Amino acid sequence: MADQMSQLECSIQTIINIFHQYSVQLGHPDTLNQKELKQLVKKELPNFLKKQQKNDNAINKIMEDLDTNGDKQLNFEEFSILVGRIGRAERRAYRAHLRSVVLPSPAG
Ligand SMILES: [Ca+2]
Repeated sequence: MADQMSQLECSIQTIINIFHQYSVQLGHPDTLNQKELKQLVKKELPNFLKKQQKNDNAINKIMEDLDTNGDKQLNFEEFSILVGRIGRAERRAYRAHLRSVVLPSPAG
């Protein structure tokens, strides 16, 4: 790439790179199977997904939910739904944090 990438472009590229880092491990190189998703979630999303969302049953549910074409694999498009959902949840948490810092508490 000729021009230096912006911070956002780098972040998107990182998401793509991480996806492929796991998708190439088993089976089809461009999709995540259940095992690959499990590893990705455990290693790359240790803080953003709650503890109960990282057990095997929860990850199976996430997989089912995201697998819109029902092929038991997540392509990048399906995976990006998870990224979007996590982004929304983090933004909500961040806004709640800002409100708690900026606004005086009712009790105080
Ligand atoms: Ca799929």
